[in-house]
Amino acid sequence: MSITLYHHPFSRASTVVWMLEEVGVPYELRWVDMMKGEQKSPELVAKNPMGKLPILTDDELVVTEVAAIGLYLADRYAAGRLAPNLDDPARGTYLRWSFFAPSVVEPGSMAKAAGWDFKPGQAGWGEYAAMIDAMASAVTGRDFLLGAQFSMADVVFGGTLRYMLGFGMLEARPVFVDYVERLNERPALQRAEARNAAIRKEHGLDK
Ligand SMILES: N[C@@H](CCC(=O)N[C@@H](CS)C(=O)NCC(=O)O)C(=O)O
Repeated sequence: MSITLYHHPFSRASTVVWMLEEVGVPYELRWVDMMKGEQKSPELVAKNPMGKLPILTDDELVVTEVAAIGLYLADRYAAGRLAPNLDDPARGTYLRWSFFAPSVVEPGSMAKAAGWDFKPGQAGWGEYAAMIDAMASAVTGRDFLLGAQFSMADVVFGGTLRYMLGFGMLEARPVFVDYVERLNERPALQRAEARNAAIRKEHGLDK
């Protein structure tokens, strides 16, 4: 196993550092100067035709899309710990919120922020208020999405929620604030934050 994450600290790759720290496998970070557009270089477009970060390689395998990277890493290297086993019904909840983040929360937030004109009944992300209520329902009355057990779904969904709360894109309901506080206590998140901060400093990005 040889895992490389093509990384820039201002990209979603910073969430993948958290994923890797949760999983606990060795990995290497490869600096990509996103501000200079290096993600559009022929070498990286050959790996991700979208010309975007993050890109994770595991030997010859290429995985893109933050949620897919998280689910891949959990299934392959932390099954039963960060991902419910295939025959565990908790997997339904795990997958539900893992997919909700990129397929509903991301476009729903963008639609709201950019003032898109769309028909909620036709758009997969629907009404913004319903989306927020659904997010709240996912974390009400439990510590993590699966209950007491933290999982990779909390990095995928919780990472998105935490980002939105941090940037004032989500109303600070107590249920969101409390959930993010629990996430912030994760030693793996703290290690990832430290690593991302060190890279920002190394590249003079903290101005
Ligand atoms: N759906 C993708 C989103 C990837 C994405 O938008 N990455 C941004 C950084 S967070 C990017 O590379 N932007 C630079 C560009 O598009 O040139 C995922 O979940 O990984």
